[in-house]
Amino acid sequence: MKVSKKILNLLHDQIAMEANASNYYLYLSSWCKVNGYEGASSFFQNHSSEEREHMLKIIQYLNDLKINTVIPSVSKPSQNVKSLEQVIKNSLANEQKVTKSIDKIYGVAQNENDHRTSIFLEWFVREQIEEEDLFESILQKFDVIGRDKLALHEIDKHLQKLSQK
Ligand code: OFO
Repeated sequence: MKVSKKILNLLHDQIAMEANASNYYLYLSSWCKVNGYEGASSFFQNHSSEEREHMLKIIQYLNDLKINTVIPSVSKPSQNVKSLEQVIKNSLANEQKVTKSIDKIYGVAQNENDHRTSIFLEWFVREQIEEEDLFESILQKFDVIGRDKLALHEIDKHLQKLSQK
């Protein structure tokens, strides 16, 4: 096999993590829609699709090496969101977990001199810098603009713009 058992297990865990992230952002999109945040709902709908793309990238990588993948079942997200700010905070926390996980696999690949996996993961390392920056920037808006109804409407409009990029 072209990757070690350890790397294979870690990549399978990552496939599951991306699938769960996609599922979680779908829940957030739905919560936003029902609570009147149309922009945020579109933003998270797109983000859910992006996470699925991340999952597919890993599956494709393994398949290109002629390695079968196990497609994971996804877990039911805890339905505990109460505010738009919490939606963003939870998303940032999720991305921080993903970053840790990617860093771990990257470290193992480097220790094993698995250059092809290291190079493959570089895209994810860069993506996670962008992802954390994105959610940190949105979170800052609550301190800058505020948390009253008008401020939340402005933040929702900002998310709508982001979803069109
Ligand atoms: Fe794939 O975790 Fe966000 O990006």
